[in-house]
Amino acid sequence: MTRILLLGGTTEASTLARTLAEAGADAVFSYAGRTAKPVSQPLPTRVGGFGGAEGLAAYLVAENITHVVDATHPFAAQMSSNAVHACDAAGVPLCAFERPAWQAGEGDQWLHTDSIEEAVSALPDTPARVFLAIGKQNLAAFAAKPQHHYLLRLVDAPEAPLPLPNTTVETARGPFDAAGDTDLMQRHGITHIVAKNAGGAGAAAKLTAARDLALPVIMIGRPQVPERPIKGSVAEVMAWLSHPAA
Ligand code: 3Y8
Ligand code: NAP
Repeated sequence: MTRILLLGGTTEASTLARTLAEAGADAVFSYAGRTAKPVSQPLPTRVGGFGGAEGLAAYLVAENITHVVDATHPFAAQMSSNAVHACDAAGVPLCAFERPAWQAGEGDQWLHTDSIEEAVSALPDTPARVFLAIGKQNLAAFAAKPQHHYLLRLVDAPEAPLPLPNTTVETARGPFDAAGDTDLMQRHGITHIVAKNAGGAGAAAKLTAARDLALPVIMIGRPQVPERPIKGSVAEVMAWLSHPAA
């Protein structure tokens, strides 16, 4: 009897959840609980960590999960790594549902970096106005360059004081559109954008806006995650669910 755990938190996960619900699949949607009011899903939903790879392995056994689809974000490296180890330990088939990384195109001024720290060093020393569109978890690293004015886009208003002295906070939940992001950047006189190479459509608007405004983008490459089968579409995931060995 197929019972699926869908590790969510992205546009791809929400799309797959709708298909699974329409197909009447026995599936559970899982959020980490990072945001105050996550978008509701058409599947039974659990919120919160599992307690590491061991906790996830125990969950898989206790809940008789027969398949895991990791549709988390490419930067959710800890979750993805835990899923590989837990599924190995529990003998449960795993696939990732992942969107391809963005590639720079005509007119893009991207500077590729491999980590948040490298992105900080890539910023100039002379004061600039930086759109930090990377969420809230990695802001502390930018305190190394307090001279800049940072425009922060966060899902929820920050509870604790921010680690940066000069900031403007915009609370918004994506997906975003290019016209809105162009207007946002012009209103704030943005000179540099920092982005994670998330891929997908939900966060791409700022890249289109940067190109239109001829602004440089410091692009942070994806962290390493352990090998696992990667599917690129809902159809491929659905086919895998009926033949995981394929
Ligand atoms: C809690 C669930 C859906 C999913 C929508 C996608 C698109 C909109 C764009 C910018 C970039 C950023 C951030 C972003 C986007 C989608 C997707 C995506 C980027 C929600 C959600 C959860 C999260 C967690 C949140 C992180 C933060 C990252 C904001 C829901 C809305 C910057 C990633 O405040 C915090 O602690 C936020 C934390 C992890 C990255 C970070 O490190 O701060 N996502 N985002 C999920 C959970 O609890 O399991 O609240 O409804 C989901 C979405 N965010 O169903 O339509 O698929 O990527 N999310 C990045 O890409 O750089 C915003 O501002 O331009
Ligand atoms: P992470 O750093 O890889 O994970 C940290 C811990 O959070 C995990 O070890 C796990 O806790 C818990 N966790 C993460 N995703 C979970 C899920 N879907 N269900 C249950 N527990 C989860 O993850 P993150 O980068 O904080 O991302 C958290 C959520 O936000 C994910 O749903 C992700 O898809 C979404 N998201 C992240 C980004 C991003 O930029 N990182 C962007 C968009 C959306 P335990 O070890 O206790 O099990």
